[in-house]
Amino acid sequence: TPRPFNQLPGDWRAGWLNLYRFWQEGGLHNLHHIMARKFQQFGPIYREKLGVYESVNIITPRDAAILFQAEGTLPERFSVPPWVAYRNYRNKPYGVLLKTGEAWRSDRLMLNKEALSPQVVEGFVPLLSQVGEDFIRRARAQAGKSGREYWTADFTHELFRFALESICHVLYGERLGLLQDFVDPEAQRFIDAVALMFHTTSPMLYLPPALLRHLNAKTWRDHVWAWDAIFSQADKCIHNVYRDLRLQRKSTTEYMGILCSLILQDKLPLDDIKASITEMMAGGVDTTSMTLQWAMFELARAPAVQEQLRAEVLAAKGMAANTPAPLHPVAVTLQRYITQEVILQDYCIPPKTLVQVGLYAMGRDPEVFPKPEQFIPQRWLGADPKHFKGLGFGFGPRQCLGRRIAELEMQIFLMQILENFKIETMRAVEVGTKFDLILIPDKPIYLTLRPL
Ligand code: HEM
Ligand code: 2DC
Repeated sequence: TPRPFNQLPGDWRAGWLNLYRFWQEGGLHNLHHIMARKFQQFGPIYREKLGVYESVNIITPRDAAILFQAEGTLPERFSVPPWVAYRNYRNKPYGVLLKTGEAWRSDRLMLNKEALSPQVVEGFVPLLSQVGEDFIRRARAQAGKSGREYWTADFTHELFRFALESICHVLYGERLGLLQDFVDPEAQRFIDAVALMFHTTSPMLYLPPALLRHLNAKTWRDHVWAWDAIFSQADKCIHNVYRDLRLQRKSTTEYMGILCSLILQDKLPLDDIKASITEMMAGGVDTTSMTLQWAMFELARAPAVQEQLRAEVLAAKGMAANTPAPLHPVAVTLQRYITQEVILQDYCIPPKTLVQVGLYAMGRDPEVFPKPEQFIPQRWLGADPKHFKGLGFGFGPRQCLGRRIAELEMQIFLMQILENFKIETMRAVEVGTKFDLILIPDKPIYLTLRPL
């Protein structure tokens, strides 16, 4: 018979003490390292309590498969408390990110049709290619300008702009012009606000929303400022599209973007459309740009892999970037509240427990990925190598809504870069990972783009 829940290894008795210790040992930026260490200490399953939040943590693909079988038809993940607190404080509607139950499902089904379905996704290719071409043009100009015929920089901000330009082209069917020399200060403010929103989330991650609102701490005020800026900028973009549509200023011959399709279908209330479009606009900046930065860094450090991929791209096989990276997931964990009892590692886990898949820890576990620290995209080729391993975008009906947009955006970008430039870096520099709600590089990455 399976072992009882309260025999699970781990520190789950003193939640507030644990939170204090976590904070003291720099856990704010090291959640991923602490988790990896706990799996080493306790084995493939442990129970934990931080503040008022309890969870069971797992690391093996097999256990992940069991978890996702028990997620039910209306899956729920850990809802980030400061995000909930902000919306309640400002009386803003929830989008799919934070909705639950049937309300989540009906919105999500409508949005899936516009953002994930194969028919629609095909239409994103020209939009995303255009943005990628502008990036290439800009990179060539920058290389020319330097007088050295190459472009060396920390590409963080360039990629933020590329990512916002991309997601807005898909959402609104319009270009913002962020890959020109002059950047609209309002768009730049949006980018800065999303980064600040993520950055101020992690210190408040394990405090209950009710407490957060009564806190007048700087972190909370900055967080409110950031979301205010995100919502007001998204509101402007949405309003512009709405107005152009009413005045019939939108060309109906080409694809008009996700927002227009949703408005024209008239199946979702405008407030719900707005809430989810705002989430997609904010969710489309740091995620793809950071992943691309890591991908370029790994390609720069593995010239042989880079050459092989370039050859494939030039041979128009076009599968260059289709390599879910275990090394650099954006999300440190996936989480679900299970709806039925499950057995994990021979322990009984009761319904309603929050179970987390340690995605970062799994990606660096040699049992799951031999030589995990090495960049070997070929590891994804072959017979069913992805079974509950390629989980970077989550799983099931609650998986990432932006998945197809993100995948296409990144694949197209990497193919265009490989066709046009050699990516180089100074080998000596080791770059680690920092938890800033999403996982990002812990120091600036300097890359060189050298025209081929
Ligand atoms: C949810 C990863 C890009 C919008 C998620 C989740 C993950 C994730 C792991 C949770 C899924 C789950 O619980 O199973 C990523 C990665 C990205 C990326 C790795 C890029 C490399 C984007 C983009 C958008 C976006 C471009 C904008 C459209 C969302 C939304 C949700 C979500 C709205 C919540 C969906 C729901 O709760 O129904 N993402 N994401 N993401 N993502 Fe992404
Ligand atoms: C953060 O312990 C660590 O894709 C927590 O595009 C558990 C947790 C819950 C939800 C995760 C979050 C972590 C990381 C960031 C994620 C989020 C769900 C969606 C979000 C993974 C792992 C993200 C970045 C979305 C953000 C959209 C938002 C800006 C509107």
